[in-house]
Amino acid sequence: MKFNTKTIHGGQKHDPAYGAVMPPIYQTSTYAQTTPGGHKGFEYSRTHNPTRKALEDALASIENGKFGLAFGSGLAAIDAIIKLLKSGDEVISTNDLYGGTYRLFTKIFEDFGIKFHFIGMDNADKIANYINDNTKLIWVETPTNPMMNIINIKAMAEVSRKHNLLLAVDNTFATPYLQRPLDLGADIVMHSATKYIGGHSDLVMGALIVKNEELAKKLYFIQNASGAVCGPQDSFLALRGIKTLHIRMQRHCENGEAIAKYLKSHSKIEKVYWPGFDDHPGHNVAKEQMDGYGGMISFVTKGSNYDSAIKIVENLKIFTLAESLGGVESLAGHPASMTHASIPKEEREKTGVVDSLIRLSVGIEDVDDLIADLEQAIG
Ligand code: P1T
Repeated sequence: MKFNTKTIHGGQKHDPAYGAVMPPIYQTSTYAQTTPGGHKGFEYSRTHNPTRKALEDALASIENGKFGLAFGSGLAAIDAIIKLLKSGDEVISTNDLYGGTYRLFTKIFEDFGIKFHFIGMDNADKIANYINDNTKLIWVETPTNPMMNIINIKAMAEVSRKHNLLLAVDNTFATPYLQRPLDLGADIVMHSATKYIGGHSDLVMGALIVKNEELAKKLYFIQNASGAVCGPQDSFLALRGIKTLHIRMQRHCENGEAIAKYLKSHSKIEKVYWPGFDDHPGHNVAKEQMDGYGGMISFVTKGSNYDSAIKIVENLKIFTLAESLGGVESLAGHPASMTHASIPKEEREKTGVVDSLIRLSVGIEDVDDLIADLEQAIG
């Protein structure tokens, strides 16, 4: 089945009770049993819920995995991955990543004795210098948030296989429409399903997809034992979102490209970060491992500083100034004071997250209106 068919049918079946084409929202915490253990496969909704199961099967299908797991947020999904580890273990992570992921790693899990090495991942050979007997996991986000760096998933998979490590890839920015990390050798794909998977800025959710059954069992155990699951209503919405992922992504990519090119040609713009440009340092890898370049763009205007960047995002009228990304509506953000404020200034500036950086999540509106909005805001 091809991707555009999978979004609508992959892993999905009509509801067995009445043949409902969309799975009903099974708004129930528990399930009647005829005798202890005598149930129809569902006993308690932290463990299993039919609506969540329908979503999890669809997620597994679109990522070319075998097992899907849905969580109450993207961070809850990441939390479950790190709980595969124990005190003394080490993780090698990209140094350019969502601020909340950095905060979870450094402010929660470091206190539990897990060590994180944050490094630039432009070259897989660098990783070897950080691998020792305690290393267990490589954490990759690509394209990275918010600098749009590209990490070579295949090369990372080779390193992780060679050293018997797990490779987890945060596929939030690309989505499986553009990039399928399991096919490239990753062990775990993670999503903030809050973003493009849901697609309508109306839910908060995380997802994990794996192929390996033993790994899936461990993650299901953590999902149930820690309990950070999503509810049936949100599962229904995310499943509905998946049905249009391919057409939304197609438009996000078209609009993203037009806006990236508009910004690059603008006399007041200093730098535009978008992997579709030939001169983007990760362009060749992106071309190889992605089917398009997406709708996320970061940029800096000439001679700008904190205040002038804030003024631009405040001036926007169609782009909404807000955290998050990946919805049908265009959003603008100021990473230094919003999504990446939890990373110390000297750390975030090392990766380019300067006070003058603006991030756009380009939506699926008419691109002429979006460009006119940027034009009036940049001045
Ligand atoms: O917000 P939550 O669903 O918990 O997902 C966290 C997360 C994980 N990974 C990436 C790449 C992300 O972008 C996020 C959340 N990001 C934002 C809220 C943001 O505006 O960047």
